[in-house]
Formats: sequence, C-alpha cells, structure tokens
Amino acid sequence: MKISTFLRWIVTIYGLAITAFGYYFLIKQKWQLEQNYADGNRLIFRRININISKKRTSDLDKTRYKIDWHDYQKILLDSFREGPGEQGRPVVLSAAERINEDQLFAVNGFNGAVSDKISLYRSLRDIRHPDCKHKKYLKNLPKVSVIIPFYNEHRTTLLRTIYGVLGRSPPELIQEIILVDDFSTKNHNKKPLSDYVRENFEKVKLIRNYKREGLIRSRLQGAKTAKAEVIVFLDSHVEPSVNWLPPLLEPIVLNEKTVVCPFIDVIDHTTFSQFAQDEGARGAFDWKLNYKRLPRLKGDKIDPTETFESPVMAGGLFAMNKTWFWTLGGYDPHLDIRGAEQFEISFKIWLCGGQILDAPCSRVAHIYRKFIPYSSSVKAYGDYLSRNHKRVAEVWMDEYKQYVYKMEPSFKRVDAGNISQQLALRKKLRCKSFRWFLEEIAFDVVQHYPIDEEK
Ligand SMILES: [Mn+2]
Repeated sequence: MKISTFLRWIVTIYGLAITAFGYYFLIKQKWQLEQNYADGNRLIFRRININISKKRTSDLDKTRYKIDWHDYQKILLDSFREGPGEQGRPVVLSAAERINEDQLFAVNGFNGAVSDKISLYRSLRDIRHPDCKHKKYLKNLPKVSVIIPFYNEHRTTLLRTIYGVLGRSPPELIQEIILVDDFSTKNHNKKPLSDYVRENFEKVKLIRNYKREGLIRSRLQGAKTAKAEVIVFLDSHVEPSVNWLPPLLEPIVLNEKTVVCPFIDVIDHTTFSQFAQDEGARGAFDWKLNYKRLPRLKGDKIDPTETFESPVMAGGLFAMNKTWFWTLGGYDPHLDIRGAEQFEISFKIWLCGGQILDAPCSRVAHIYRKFIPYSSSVKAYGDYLSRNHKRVAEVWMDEYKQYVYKMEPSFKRVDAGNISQQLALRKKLRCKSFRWFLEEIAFDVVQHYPIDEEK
C-alpha cells in the first residue's frame, strides 16, 4: 500500500469520526431539549430551537423550559407522618374526646372536635393520576397572593388551611397569604388570631371588614391589597395537596386570560378522611341557575394530566392573573354575601375573551359542610340570593334570562338594583353574546337541561 493511499484512508476515517461525533452531539442536545421542552404537542418548536441563537433560547426559556417542581424530600418526610388523620385517614374520637363534639358540630356544620385532634399540618394521600407525579411545569412561574376570606371559621380548620398552603407550595412562589375576616363574631377569630398570625407566619396578612360584607366583597377586599401577579382564591377550610400550585400557574403564563381551577377533593365532615369526588367534570348550570356537573368530553381523556375547558367554575377556588381580574371588574361588587358569583365571573371570563380550565394534577381537599351553621339569611341584605341571580341574568344572559324567570319566577319579582355599570363594562370590553356561550362553550347544557322544560 502506497503511503498516499494510507494517508487518504486516515483522513477519510478521521473525517467520518468527526462527522459521527458531530451527529452524536446534535442528537444528544436535541434529546436534552426534548426532555426540557417535553410537552407532546410542541414538536415543531423543539426542532427549531436547536438552530436558534443563545439569546433567543433564553427568551423562549420563559415559556418553554420546564422543571420538576416536586419537593421530594418533603414528600418523603410527609410519608413518614403518623397520628390522627395523617395520610388523609379518618379519625375516631374516644368517649372523653366526644364531650364537645355535638356543640362543635352545631356551630361549624362539621366535626370541629375531630379537626382539633389532627395536627395543624397534616399529610394527605397523593390521589393524583400517576402521570401527575413526575409531570414537569415551566421553570418561570409567577408569584401568587393567596386570598382566604373567612366568617366564623373554626380555629384549627383555618390554621390547617394556612399550614397546608405553606407546607405544600414552593416557598418562592408564595408572595403572601391574605386572610380576610368578614366581621366574625367568634372570639378566637379576633385578637387571638391576630397574635397567632404575627407570632407564627411571615407571609400571612390579616385584614378585617368592619361590617358583614359576605364572601364576594371579602374576596374583592383581598384582591385589592394583593401584591403578586397572580391571585389564588381559596376557602378557609381546605387542604391543598402535593404540588397543587404549578399546574394552576403554567396555563396562565401561556395565556394570561386563562383562569385555572384545581380538582376539589372531599374532606369528610364527620371523620375528616380525604377522598376524590370523581375523576373530574365540566361545570355548568340548570335554568334555575343551580350549579351542575356535566360529563367530561371524550377528547379530554387522551391525556389524564392535561387541563380541560370548563364552562362554569365549581365554586371559589381558582388562580387568575390579577390584571385580568380587574380588567373584568373583579366580581360585581353589588352581589351581596354569597351566591351566583361563580356564574357571574365564569360568564364574564368566557364572554369577554378568556377561558376557564380545570387542572387534574392540582388537587385541593375541601370540607363540604353537613349544613350551613349560621343563618343563611343576613337581614340587612334582604333576599340577596334572588337579587344576585337576577343581576347575573340581566347583565349576561340576554334573551335567555326569560327561561330562568320561567323556571324561577321569584327572581323576576326582586329588584336587581342598578346594573348600568355592569352593562357598560360588557359593552366596553365588547363581550360576546350568551348565545355564543351556549353554542360554543356550554354546548351540552341545553341537551341536559332543555330550555322549554316545564316545572
Ligand atoms: Mn367551602
């Protein structure tokens, strides 16, 4: 073999090795990007990302780069916890412990004596879909102000709500927790609570109403003082589950007009055991404006960890961009106490260009009371339930309000008060018609609750 042929071989092999290494390097990089940007439907973006400059990549990182937000050390520590109610297990009281049981049940609508036996921070069972347990979310998530209004809430259920939020959220995402006391009359909600909050929490603020305003205006009060980019509303007797927060926030980063609701699990009012309500449903209404749950759509079930559209939110647990909340005027401030607010905000979000998603990987357990322990009529506000519903029907439901009045004639007789501001807002934001909502978003409501239905 001539030396020149030998050299030619060497050069060729060397060239091939460099090419192979180059390919290996590219494929490895692509694989890493796919890991980071894994999202199933962003294949095209991933391919493009390989060729873009570093600066461009860092811009894209804000909306593409994902991490595992789970705190595995904490999860492990929680799994070792033992004691009454730990791991979401039911609690049984001894005869001696049952002395106050009836009295505490009567004033709360749930078993306050059982609550008092459970640690203020307790572990829950992880009942999320297995695929949620390693799901990644955007690294760049906004901070939140968690707003928790309360009225005569039992001491330990209120504190457990706070410890649950602080214990199972990434600390860097919690700007503050805002407690709004709606003029409670129980002594422990007054100075003892102020003292406890001051001595034990850095991030918790307590603001108080000077007369009974109700849940709706209390939420507005909290939102007014909120400092973070995103506000999260919670009830005062909930226990957020593991990694509940990132799945609520990511969809808001991708579209700031998106409002995201967690799955709401059940804490039994008698034993405080924790269990799932079901595998999720889409929120809707009947023509008396009762909240109803409709089956999920077949297409939603392809990926059980993915968010899905819901026409009406379940209650008052949701995350929302603060600016978007105020663009929509918050809640109608003339809705008194409680009732119809979930319809008002849901109709408004959809009709005025936003969307509501349910996030199956975000779960918050909630105590559903056995009964409402305080008088549901607040004298100063008269028949506020009918008036609230009528305001919503008049402002948002167009010609469809007549079906509500047909099914619930009592609404027709009440005075809705001045709705000119609400109507002006609807006009200013150029919100769509209720017909559009029924055709595009809540398209199966009429199938389940026909509009010509007689009583
Ligand atoms: Mn509640």
